[in-house]
Amino acid sequence: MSAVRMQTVAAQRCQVMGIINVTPDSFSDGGRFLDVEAAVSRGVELMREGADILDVGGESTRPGAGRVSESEELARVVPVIEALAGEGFPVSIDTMRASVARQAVRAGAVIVNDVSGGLADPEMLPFLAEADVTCVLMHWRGHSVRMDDFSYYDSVVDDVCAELRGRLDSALAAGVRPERIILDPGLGFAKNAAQSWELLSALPELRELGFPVLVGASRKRFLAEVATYGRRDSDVPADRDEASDAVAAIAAYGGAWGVRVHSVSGAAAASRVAARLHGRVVGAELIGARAGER
Ligand code: PMM
Repeated sequence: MSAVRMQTVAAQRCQVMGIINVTPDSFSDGGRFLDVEAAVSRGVELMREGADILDVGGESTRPGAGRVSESEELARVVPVIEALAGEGFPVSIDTMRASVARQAVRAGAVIVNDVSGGLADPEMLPFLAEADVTCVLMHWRGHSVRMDDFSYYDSVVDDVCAELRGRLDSALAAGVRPERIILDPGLGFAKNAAQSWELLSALPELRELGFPVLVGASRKRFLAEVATYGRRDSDVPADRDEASDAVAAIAAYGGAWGVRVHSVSGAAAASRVAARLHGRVVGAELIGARAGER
């Protein structure tokens, strides 16, 4: 695989994964980007705003959502991935289906983001091993239509860590190389608001699993309780963007590998501020700072 097609897990600073949901029923952008052309221009816009990776998904995973057919999912995502990868952008495919992951990688995707961590499709882990592609394994307990029934835990942090360890064991046993794996606690997936907050505060424990951690909090329902100030309507997902930026800053500073966000610019700044505070060189960006600028 060429260097361009291979997304390495090693990163100088927190990676900003911009979300492109090519679905008519996503809770956050309500199908505005269903049209391929609109999805592609959204991707270009997200890259301009500072995204490092574009996460393209064709199946909504909002609580209660039903599944889309494989052919529908493919029709939604493949042309968008082809166009964005063709522009040279690093693209990730958000799918639980091995068949979709395979076609997406063929179309140029360099990361497979499986919210089920390989549980939804028995073919997924073997495919990830065979393709030797970077993957996100998220904590998941069941499909969206029933996931709220599964939010019982003795200790949400201990249980999620243990279940992620189980996913890791399965992935490694299937032949996925450890350096290809990113873990994700799956905020909002079979977790109520209090459980999502608790997991968000447990980034150190999640990092102790020994793998890069991706945090997906953007616009999620659990943020509603802090999006009540000013003119915000906490029921409007986009009115949770500043709270999402705040989470991105905390996650980046706390050593998350990446954050998955709908609105990119705040997270892009957060990633750079955190890297600067950690004393890392932020690539050529520091060289680009203008003389005399304070
Ligand atoms: N959340 C959603 C979809 N995909 N992938 C990862 N890795 N982590 C997440 O938290 C995650 C995800 C649901 O949110 P959306 O419908 O706004 O995309």
